[in-house]
Amino acid sequence: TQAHPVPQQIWPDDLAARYREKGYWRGETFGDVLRARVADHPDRLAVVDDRNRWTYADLLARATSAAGGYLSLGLKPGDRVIVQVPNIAHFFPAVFGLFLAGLVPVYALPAHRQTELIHFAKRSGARAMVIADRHEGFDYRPLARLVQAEVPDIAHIIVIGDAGDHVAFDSLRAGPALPQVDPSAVAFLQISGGSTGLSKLIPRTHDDYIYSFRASAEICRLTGDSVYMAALPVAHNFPMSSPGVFGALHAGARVVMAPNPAAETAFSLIAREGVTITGVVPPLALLWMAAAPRTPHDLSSLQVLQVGGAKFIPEAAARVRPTLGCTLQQVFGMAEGLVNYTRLDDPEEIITGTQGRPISPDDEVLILDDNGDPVPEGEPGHLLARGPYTIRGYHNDPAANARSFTPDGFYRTGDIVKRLPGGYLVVQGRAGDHINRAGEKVSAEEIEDHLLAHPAVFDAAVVSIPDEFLGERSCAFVIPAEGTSPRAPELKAFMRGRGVAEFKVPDQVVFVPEFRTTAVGKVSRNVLRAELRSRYLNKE
Ligand code: J2J
Repeated sequence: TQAHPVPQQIWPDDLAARYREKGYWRGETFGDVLRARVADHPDRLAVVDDRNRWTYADLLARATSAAGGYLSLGLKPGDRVIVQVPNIAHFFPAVFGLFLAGLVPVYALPAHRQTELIHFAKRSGARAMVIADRHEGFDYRPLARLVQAEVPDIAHIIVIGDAGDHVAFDSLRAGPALPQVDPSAVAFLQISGGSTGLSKLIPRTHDDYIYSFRASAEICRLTGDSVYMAALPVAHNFPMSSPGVFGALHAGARVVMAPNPAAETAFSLIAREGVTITGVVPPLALLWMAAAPRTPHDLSSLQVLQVGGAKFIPEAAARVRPTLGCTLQQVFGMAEGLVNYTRLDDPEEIITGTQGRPISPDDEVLILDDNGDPVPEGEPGHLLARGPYTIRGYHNDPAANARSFTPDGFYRTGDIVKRLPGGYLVVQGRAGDHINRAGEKVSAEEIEDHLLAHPAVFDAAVVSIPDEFLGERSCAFVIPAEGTSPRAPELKAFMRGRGVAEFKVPDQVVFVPEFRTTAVGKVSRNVLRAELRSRYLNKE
């Protein structure tokens, strides 16, 4: 129907033909990948968490039961299913079950709350949710219930663990025959970092995504002996696919699910499971480096620490090998596609001083000035990308597509980068107005809209402020409504009450009587934010 279009992702015929010809797109589905690994080595361990140790064969058996169970509930191939599952082994049978049934996961983060989930559900036309009962002290069942009350199209809530009166994941049993799944179809919807307003939905096909993690696994030299630990929430594109858990499974490696990324948790798992590679955001890398000298755990199995999601400064990058005894790999990627890696054998100055180069020889990268003309080599400019695993458009969002894609299909990343010889990129900053808070992208506009809903807020502008630990933190400049004198804790509590992810609550609130601005006429919010930001930084 018009309201709920089936997600699609369409490349022009000539490019699609080239990507197939070059062997990037191999006509494989997620289900094919899992079945192939099971055929190769059914008894090898695939996934480990605190409670479960499953072989590849176990994983396929569980996924097959789940797939049949989903379809027996009445879900139809092509239906969207919100998946809000933390880092537990069950993530895999849950999502491989969806893939085998031709259902389309919509990945939510464990941090998302009803406001975000309702948006994802409505925008995707979701018909079910898969959740865990509780994780790290939070009960996801009442949250799912709230979402369902708002979006009645959600016919089923499927719960891993104690299901109460919902459907128990473990009760799903093989039923109807599984459908033929088209490898060029959209396999899932990923959530965008949200540069303007609400998060957009990113349609990724089997063909394109499998290429991205297969090639990533090669770049990271994963083999059947590798052990990949998911430290960041697995719904993030980075731990999911760069090479992430899927790249690890593609390589026949073992995946270890860390329930949280704290140094103690991560280090004990590295020692216990012999983890060889994992990925973190810069603030976590700093915490791990600080904790490493005093840890009782043996970290010697760790060969590669990937750092990405936000800029890792060269001084910190240079300390990775001395403190953790492993190779650093910088990763500059985006859920929309393009991913860059420093290569494991790159010279030290490339590894510490750049954010890597693209995965594919067919990644097309443009670096343009404000007029859309290419900048001279080595000069900073706007990064645009097109290629065999970069999307051509968001799901069900013509306005965002008009803004974010050029007529010839390049994605405007919003990042300002410069290119060094060899194609290595150095991230210089960003054109858009989001806050990259420890790798979580938060849209300024989205926070402003929440604040404006408070009766004591006349106007609000949210900006990013450099933060020694987080990289950036959010600062809300607020003009109180006449006759009111709101306080910061009240506004923060108000935002929490609106049911948003905690990382969106402003770190800091500054009350100002007015927005003095030199911008005239229809005041551009971007100009306003830039002025407030520099005023704050200059402590005027
Ligand atoms: C500076 N900025 C970076 C880096 C991402 C791998 C790794 C990360 C992501 C990710 C991902 C950066 N230095 N090393 O999806 O597969 C900022 C840029 C980029 C935005 C994308 C992956 N690595 N960034 O972070 O979709 O601004 O993906 O455009 O969450 O993060 O955010 P996201």
